[in-house]
Formats: sequence, structure tokens, C-alpha cells
Amino acid sequence: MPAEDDVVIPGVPSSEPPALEEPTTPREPLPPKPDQRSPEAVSPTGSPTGAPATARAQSGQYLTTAQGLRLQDTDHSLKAGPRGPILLQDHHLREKITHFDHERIPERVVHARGAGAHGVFRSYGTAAKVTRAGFLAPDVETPVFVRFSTVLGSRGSADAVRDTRGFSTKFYTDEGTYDLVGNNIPVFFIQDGIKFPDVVHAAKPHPDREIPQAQSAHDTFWDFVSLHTEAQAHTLWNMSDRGIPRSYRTMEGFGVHTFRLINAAGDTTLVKFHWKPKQGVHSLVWEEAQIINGMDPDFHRRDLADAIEAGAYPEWELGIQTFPDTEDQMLQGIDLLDPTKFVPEELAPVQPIGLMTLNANPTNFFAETEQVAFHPGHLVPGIDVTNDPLLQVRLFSYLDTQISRLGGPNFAQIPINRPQAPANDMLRDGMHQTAVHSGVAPYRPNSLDGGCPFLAGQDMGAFVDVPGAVAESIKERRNPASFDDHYSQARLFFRSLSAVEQDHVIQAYTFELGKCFETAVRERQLQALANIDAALCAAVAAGLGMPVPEATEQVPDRDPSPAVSQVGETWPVAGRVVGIIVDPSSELEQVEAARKALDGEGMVPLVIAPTGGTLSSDGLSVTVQRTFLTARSTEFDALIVAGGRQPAPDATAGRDAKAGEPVAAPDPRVALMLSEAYRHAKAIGVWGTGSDVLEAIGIRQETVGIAAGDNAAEVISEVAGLLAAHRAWDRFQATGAAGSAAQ
Ligand code: HDE
Repeated sequence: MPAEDDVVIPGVPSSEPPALEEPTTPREPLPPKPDQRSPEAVSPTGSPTGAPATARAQSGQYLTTAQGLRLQDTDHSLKAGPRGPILLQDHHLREKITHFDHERIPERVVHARGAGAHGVFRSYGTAAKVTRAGFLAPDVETPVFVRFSTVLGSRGSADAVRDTRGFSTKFYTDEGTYDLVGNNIPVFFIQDGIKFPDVVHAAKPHPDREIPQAQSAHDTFWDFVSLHTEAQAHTLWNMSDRGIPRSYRTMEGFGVHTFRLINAAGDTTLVKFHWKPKQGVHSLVWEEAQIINGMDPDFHRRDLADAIEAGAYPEWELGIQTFPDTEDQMLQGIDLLDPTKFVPEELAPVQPIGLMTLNANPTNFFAETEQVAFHPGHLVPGIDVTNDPLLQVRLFSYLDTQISRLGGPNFAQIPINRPQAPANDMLRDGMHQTAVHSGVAPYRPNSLDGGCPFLAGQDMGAFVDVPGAVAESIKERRNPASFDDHYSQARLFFRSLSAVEQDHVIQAYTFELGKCFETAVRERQLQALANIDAALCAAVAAGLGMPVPEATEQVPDRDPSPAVSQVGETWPVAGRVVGIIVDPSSELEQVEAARKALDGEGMVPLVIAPTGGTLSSDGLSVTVQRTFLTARSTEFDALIVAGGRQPAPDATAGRDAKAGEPVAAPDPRVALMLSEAYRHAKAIGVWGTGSDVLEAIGIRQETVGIAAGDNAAEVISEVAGLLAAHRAWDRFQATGAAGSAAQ
């Protein structure tokens, strides 16, 4: 047996290897793959059915109609003779085509593109003193379904675009479903939900030509955020590395709004929710993101599914920042009801309250990831909302949008949305009703159904709205004065970044504004930057070739928050993808040792060779996963050079344009891969003749982030150490915005 069989390479399409010939012996449908799970098989009203979760999938050995009628032919329409017209009578044809015609449903207005996973949340119990939510009691385990998303793009858009990411979690608790519908950025563009259509219309493609897709680098976006300056703080986070995450697994999540927790005694605490990834918070660099969007638009969803399939289960700790529930709802000058503000961790530490592990992929994308319906109003006893005017509008919107997206009011009965707690509502009928309600009296009070259902008191687990005083006021359309500060937190965030991260912000603004057609829009945004940070503004203006404006506002300086920087710590390396470049002259023993060592650390080794197939020598054989034609540096977190000197047979521009002009050595695709990895500050490992390849393309072995050694074991251990810091950050001189970088 080839040694590499022990190493899991994710991406297998089916639970069984296919036969070469078309199978003809009838059999039951194949089971799902081991990494997949389906929604729990509860009834439409939340009762356990005892059926396996796969009970909802197709069954039986033979092709049938939707009514279960077995079919003999699905390749030919029923015609009046072989050359005649098709008959209206063909019920199978009509059913098949009618269903196909209606396969698509409206995509989400925002967050249309996403990826989901099943998992479990285990509560530490540390929140029990501030909330009576049952799922936050000690050691309670709750099934979850999570959906990550981009905001702007259509369902078929690319993953690695510059954008905010959604991070929605559905907790199937015993007290009803709780949804935490957050983002990977702790602040939002607008303070009042009535502005949501405006910001989304501005950020979506221009309505006349429907371009550009899935990005903010265009006039309407910058027109809006430069006029509606409360959007500046969120925009700055988007221009930072947070706007291009390396992976869904390496994103923080934030509930954004302030929520209210209620404990058993009825005491209330204000909180902000945080998801902290155990894998660390990591991002792409811009050039990498751009290449990925062409090479692999599914980069993030593939990464999530592959990691779960390979057993590198992503984990996040849920944490809360707690604030006293005072009348003014302020914390050290920060208005807790203003969703354009975050509370630096240095002012209120994030206290861990539980661990979420994503351990199974969905069985069917449409049924689960597409049809899942989140709603910030899906609450449980012990968790309530606040008067944040953004959150208040969301409480209306999420329910409303499902009516058109999921075709009616019964979307809670779709398997992925079913509660895993008994549901006994008095909602009846409607499109796609799948419950078979009994009784005659869906109203209260009644005597004909024995008075059912009954109201529960708080002692029986009812949700009780927190009684709260509403200050005497007049009815008006106006914000509190504390909402007027639009710049101090943008400045705080920028000045908390390291020099290299500030460079990325400068580059992002210069790129995005450089893509705007109108000078007035660029000029107006530079004006906003002048109020945020003079050096940032000057650097962007220099890139745009425009004059540097003076600040127009006195903006208070706040203490920086080093916690927002992504640079300077080390993290686990499990789930990282490492490419091993080989050719027929490579020492397979060392290649095999490298694969084992990487696999042992939970990383995914992919062998990249001149052609596909298998490399063999001395009784060892190694399967090739990528060729010089199919591989690109962006797929890998690090590269190992164990060959590649010999150009592959297709190393000519005619076969692969990126091969460029024919060269003697090394293969030009290998040179391209290494030079990209080098300028993206990725770790590169070499041994043996690999060093000649590096030398041939002018990369010195002494450079930061190059692990050169005598054998695979030595090199892999050094590469793992480098990967723990995500990138070799010191490879390049970081400039930052003169004097304002945190490190
Ligand atoms: Fe959303 N948002 N949103 N949003 N949002 C939706 O609901 C909306 C906001 C967020 O994976 C929609 O079911 C309004 C903040 C995520 O299925 C829609 C306002 C935050 C997702 C909607 C906001 C979010 C959505 C579209 C301003 C971070 C994806 C489809 C008042 C805390 C959920 C849907 C998923 C989805 C409306 C603001 C996060 C139209 C009106 C702030 C992660 O209802």
C-alpha cells in the first residue's frame, strides 16, 4: 500500500470511490460522507422523531417521480414517433422540467454568498451569574449551525473580496432557538437601521450597468461614506486586513450591538459578544486576494469544508464584555447604544463563556446553508435586546425578508430552521405548511381544545420582557448628541495597528479611491481621512496625486487598543496548507517524511509535481495532488522546495501562458510560485537541491522566513514555527503612517 494513504487529503467528492464503468446493479443511495451531518430529524414542530437524520434524503433503489412512481426511462420524451412532436401527456417530462424551472429562490438581499457548518457549543458556565439562559449554564452542550458570508456579492461571486464578513450562529437550545447574527468587524456603517437601504444601495453594483461585483472600490460606495461620515469607522476596518480574511476559520466574530443579559434574580447586565478563533486572526495580502479570486473563487468555502473533512475542526471561544446597566448606557464616553463604536478590550476585557467547535459539513448546500434563516429576534430567556436603533430595525427586517426569500411564513418548518425544543404556536396554514396541526381551537382563550396551549410563567421557562423605564420625551427623528462623534474611533483603530498593517490600510484606500472615476468623491474622502489621521491622509493623497486637505474637525485622541492588531502573537498551525514542490529527481524518502511530519501537526501537505500521477522510486510512491500548471502560490500557507529545477513538458507559453518564455531551469511556474510566496511574506522551506532553485531565482537563504536545513524533519519543524506567526512579517521594511503605528 502506498505510504501516503495514511495522510488525509481533503476534497473527496463521494463516500465511496467510483467504479470506472457505469454501475448498473440497483442499490440503496450511498450514505453521506463521514464529514457530513444533516439537520436533526425533529418534526416540523420540534419533537424528536427517532428517525435517523438521513431519513429526509432520497430512498429506494429505483428512480421514481416525486410521487414514488418507478420510472423506466428518463432520457427520452414521449413523442408521436421517433421524429414526431412531444406529447403534452408526458407527465414525467412536465414534472421534471417544472421542478427544474423553479429550482432557484431569491438570493439574500445582502450576505448572499456564504458557507455553513454544523457544530457544538459547550458552555463553561461562567456566564451563569449574569444570565439565566439555560444553554449558558455549566457544561451544557448545544448543537449549532453557523453560516459565514460576504455582504456585497451575489451568490456566485468570489470569496476573497474586500468586504465585511457575516458570522451567524444558530444555537438549537432546549428553550428555543437562539441566533447570534454578527459580523467579523465590531462596528457598523450606520447608527439607525433606516439608513440600511442607503448604505447597501451605495455599496452594491451601480444600478445602470450592474458593476462592479462584490466590492467597494467604486464611486457610489465612496460617495455615500464620504457624505455620511458616521460610516468612516467601519470603512477603515474594511480597508484594514480585516476586510480580506485568510479564512473563515481565522476571523473574529462580533455581535456588534450591546445586548442585555438577565440572571435568575432579574438583575440585568449590558454585554457585547465576541467570538475568538483558536486558530488566530489572520488575513490575506491584497495581491494574494486578487489572484485567489481568479484562481479559486471558492477559496473560503473550500477551506472551511476541507478543514472539517481533514479533522482540523475550527474552534472559537465565545466571550462577553460586560458593562453595568446604567441609565445613560455609556462606558467611559462610549455610547453603548451607538453601533458605530466598539469598546476596546483594554477598557473591558473579553471574558470567555464557552467553546464552539465546527465538526461537520452540511450534507446539502441548498437545504441547509441556503435555506437557513437567522433573526436577531430569535432570543431565549436571559438574553434580550437594547434600544440600539440599528438593532431595533433588524428585529423587523430579518423576519420580513424570509417571507419572499423562503416563500411564505412557514420557513421555521424547513429542516435546518426547526427548533429542537417543542413548538406549540397558534400560527396556522400558509404557503408550504408541513405540520399537520390537530384540534379546532388555535386561539386563546379556548375550551374546545382543552384550553391548550397554556401560558408559562418565568418559573416554567417563559421569555419575560425586561421591564424598563422609557424616559419622558417627545416623538422626533433625531439622534442623541453622543452619536455625533464620527472620527475618534476610526483614529483609535488606525493608530492601534502595527506599521505593516498601517501600510496595508494606506494601500487599500489608495487602491479603492484610485478606482473611483470622480475627483470630487476622492477629494471628499481625503477630507474625511484628514480628520482621522494626517499622515494616513497624506500618504493616500500622495498615491492619488492629489492635494492634502486640512482637518476640519477637532477629534479627541483616545488610548490605542493593541488588541485590535493581528501581528505579534503565535497560533496553532493545524489546518494550514503546505505545498511540496517536487520533480523526478527529488528524494522521495524526504518528501514522504515531510508529508508525515506536516500531517502529524494537523497540516495538509499537497505534492506539486511537473505532471500528475505518481512519483515512484526505491519502493516508495507518492501521489501528486497539484501540477505546475494547476498550482498557484495562493493556495498554500507555506511552500517546501524539494525539486522543480527541471522544467515540466508543458513549460511553454503556448500550453500555459504563465510559463512565459521557455527557460533552462527552474520551471517558470515554480519560479512564479516562489516569488509570489516570497513577496507575500510566506514561509519557504528548502533542503538538498531545493536551495539551487531558490538561488536560481534570486531568493537568498538567509532571508527572514526561509527555513533551510539538511533534512525534511528539521525544515518542517522550522516552517511550523514560522507559520505559527502566520507570515514572516519582518521580511520587508514596514513604513506605517509616520509616527502613528502602535509597534
Ligand atoms: Fe443584516 N440582514 N441587516 N446585519 N445580516 C440580513 O437577512 C439588515 C446588520 C447580518 O447568514 C438579511 O436573512 C438590516 C448588522 C448577517 O443568513 C436582512 C440592518 C449586522 C446576515 C438584513 C442590518 C448584520 C445578515 C438578508 C440594519 C452585524 C447573514 C438575508 C438595521 C451585527 C445571515 C437575511 C445569514 C442578513 C437586514 C444590519 C449581520 C435583509 C435592515 C449590524 C451576518 O434581513
